Amino acid sequence: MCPTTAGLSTTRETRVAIIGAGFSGLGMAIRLRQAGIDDFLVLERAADIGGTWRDNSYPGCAVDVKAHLYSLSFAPNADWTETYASQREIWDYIKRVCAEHGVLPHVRLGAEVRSGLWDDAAQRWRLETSTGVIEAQFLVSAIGPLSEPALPETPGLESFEGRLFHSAQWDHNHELSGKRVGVIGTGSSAAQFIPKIQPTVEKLTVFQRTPHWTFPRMNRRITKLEQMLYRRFPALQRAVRARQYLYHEFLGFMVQHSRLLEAVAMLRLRLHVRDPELRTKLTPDYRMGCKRIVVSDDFHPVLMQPNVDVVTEKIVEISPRGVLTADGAEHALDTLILGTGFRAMPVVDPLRGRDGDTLTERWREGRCAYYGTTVAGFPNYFMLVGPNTATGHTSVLLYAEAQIGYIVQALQYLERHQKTSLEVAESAQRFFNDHLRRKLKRTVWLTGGCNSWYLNDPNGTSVLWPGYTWSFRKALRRFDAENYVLRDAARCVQPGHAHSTRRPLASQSS
Ligand code: N01
Repeated sequence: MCPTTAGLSTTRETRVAIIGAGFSGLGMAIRLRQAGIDDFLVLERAADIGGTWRDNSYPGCAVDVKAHLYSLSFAPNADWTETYASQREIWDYIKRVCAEHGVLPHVRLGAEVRSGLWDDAAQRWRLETSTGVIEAQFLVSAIGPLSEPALPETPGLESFEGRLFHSAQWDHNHELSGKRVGVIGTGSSAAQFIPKIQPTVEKLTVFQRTPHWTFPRMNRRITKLEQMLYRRFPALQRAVRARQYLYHEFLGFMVQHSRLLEAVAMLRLRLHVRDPELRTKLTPDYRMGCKRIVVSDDFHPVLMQPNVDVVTEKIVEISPRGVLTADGAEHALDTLILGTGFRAMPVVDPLRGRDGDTLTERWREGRCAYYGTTVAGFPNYFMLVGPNTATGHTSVLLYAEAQIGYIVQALQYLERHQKTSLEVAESAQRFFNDHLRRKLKRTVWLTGGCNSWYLNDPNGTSVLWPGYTWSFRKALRRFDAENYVLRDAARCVQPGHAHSTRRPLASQSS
């Protein structure tokens, strides 16, 4: 059965409303079904499911985490065809898994959540959506940490008379062959599409503000024999996944505690880029891992091609004909592609909690949540990949799945204890965040001397989890009701004792 696009013109009641039909929102939906909870809706503003893997369709788009790890743990895919799966393959995987687990009939496409309000008397969320009002006991925000394209605030952007688009909104109808194409940005997205478009364009001008560290990709095809073995011996595939898990954790350790990978990257740069002037332009002056590492074998070699120019002069203006840089040069272009990344960690706004505050108002001094999952003042509200749960070294699904398991347990706990709402205690949230901030201060993201979307937090800390995945997963393995205020429609039930300090971050490895 397919997701539907209509039928929400009047108030609709549901037990759980999930905002976003990307990887994590759909993973939440599947887990709810598996737990026997069928009364839920997945609200998706777009016309299809898939989140980032629907939107990012630029040439060469692929995951930069090994595919067996970048899968839902309960839905292994023996059919991955490459070590690093392509966007198309991941999108197909998401659709197939959702169909197999029967969540598509719960998905409402074209349903954008415009605002939400917690009604404390009714103990429910009331959501205004583009297709009507929805009342839900629980609200799960799964809107994705990188779902809002960031456009540069460069003067004159709108005046450009050629074709202009963001990498996440690729114009597949626009022919690039024979064109003078400019690309702003050299992050993970640009590093993937630049090698794909370079052979067809007449001239490629790459505007680089900061050079990125790169790491070998060594992608290869997965053979039919391997796929067959994975199908026949699922334990083998689990072993491969475990190896990939350890590999990525090892990378996480290395970037925080060693400079060995920097030496490897410099050696590769020397081998790939023979031109010393270009090599100087491409040499980072900050610690590796401070920004997201570009996992690529072809990005630097392509920049050596005769039709490519790497411009490091500051962009001062976009003119109708091209890009003006600080040295006074005008770079004439037919097409300008923005590989300028995303506004990290957007929030559903306005979403008003128990006291009528929005999250933006609450977080003016910085985002503050409990394990990136719950927020004081926002009863029965959960986030997937919320503040401080992004990752720079491994699969974000590991974090999302830990949160999903925790949320399912929370719902089951409330039902068992006949309560209607839960809200993390302010003191527990404060305690958690104090430790978190102390740990973050020591990470390469804050000490490494760079700026990136990792730091997109008003209080100057990072949006990433400052530790290994296992410390996060261990912390969320059990729903800790003692750190929550539980209520029923009639009265508030304080936790039996003061909030627990059973998970001091200081004791977790980082
Ligand atoms: O974005 P980015 P992305 N003028 O923010 C530059 C994930 N991802 O779309 O470094 C000039 O990394 C900016 O310069 P600087 C992955 O997590 C995953 O490439 O800020 N330049 C930078 O070079 C990744 O981290 C996969 O100085 C401007 C670039 O634009 C995240 O998505 C694949 C500018 C932005 O780089 C985002 O990657 C691809 C300006 N005004 C991406 N504004 C997977 O495989 C920005 N820049 C899962």
